Amino acid sequence: MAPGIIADSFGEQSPVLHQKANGNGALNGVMSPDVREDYEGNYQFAPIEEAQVSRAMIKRYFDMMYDRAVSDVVIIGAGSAGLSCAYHLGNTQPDLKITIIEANVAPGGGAWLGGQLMSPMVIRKPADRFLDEVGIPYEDEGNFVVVKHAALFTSTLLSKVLSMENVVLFNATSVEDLIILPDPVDLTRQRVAGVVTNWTLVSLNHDTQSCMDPNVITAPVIISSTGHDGPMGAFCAKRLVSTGVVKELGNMRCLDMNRAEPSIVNGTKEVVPGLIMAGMELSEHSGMNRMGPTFGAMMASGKKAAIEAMKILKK
Ligand code: 48N
Repeated sequence: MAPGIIADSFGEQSPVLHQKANGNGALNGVMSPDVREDYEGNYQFAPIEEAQVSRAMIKRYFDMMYDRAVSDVVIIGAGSAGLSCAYHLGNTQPDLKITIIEANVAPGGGAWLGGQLMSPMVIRKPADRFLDEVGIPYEDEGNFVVVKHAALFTSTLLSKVLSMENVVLFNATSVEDLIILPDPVDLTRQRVAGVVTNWTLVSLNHDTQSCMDPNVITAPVIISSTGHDGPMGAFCAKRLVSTGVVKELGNMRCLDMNRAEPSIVNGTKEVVPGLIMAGMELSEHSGMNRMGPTFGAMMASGKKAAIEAMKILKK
């Protein structure tokens, strides 16, 4: 076998790695000259060592985890309210360390579809202005607009949020408790000061395997937008009740679009010191009506949560 050629597992010959890997498997970031984008049967990828792939992920992910152990704002739930909030905060406050925690592998919450698994998404005016700001096309129906597929809204918003330098998303990660400490300003009060996290698959299996302890992320402001349904819906609203910080749940009321949407937007606020609640989680916390398959209030509630967060941080 010619020197410098490594027989790979199929016995075929593959180009040798052009630079010997240094200690940590890096090839000095220099691309091999063998790369060829040839669709006539001779497509050549740059060579790689398998450990390089692991190290490329591990280093970045755990550097991110280390850095965001202390964040400025934590947003729980990457649904339409949480993502809209992250967009406004990330856009207007580029120096803020914004960390989103999303239990699902796929962020987006209920905003991948409209209603009853149908794909078009209805947004009542004036929330269409957010679509203009993000650059999402829609059909104008007068008092409301229709995005042809909810996934167009969510994927566009997600791409904008994730491209912001100061926004980090930990998906497949759950908030499974809150950090509640004496308020440093008024020791007679308690203040939410962070979140307790675990991989979602672990959080969902605490009943099958004990002693899988969590991790923590601290922040002066927590924004909870965990929705009203799903395996962890209204998580913080329920946790605040079970820890006695809030007396009882308001419980979501029946559907009334004209009452529900303004009440969710206008009711978006700091529900306990350090924790702002947004989106449909508020309907469970404060007993607001549901609006069903119209999403304008989620976008506006997310923006209001961002405004409320800045009021707290500027104090
Ligand atoms: O989309 P959701 O569920 O929540 P919102 O408030 O962003 O949007 C609600 C909206 O989709 C509706 O429900 C519409 C308007 N319908 C109303 C109606 O009347 O039926 O997103 C919440 C996200 C989800 O992605 C969850 O996976 C996530 O929050 N989540 C969590 N992430 C981390 N830790 C948790 N404990 C947790 N709980 C939920």
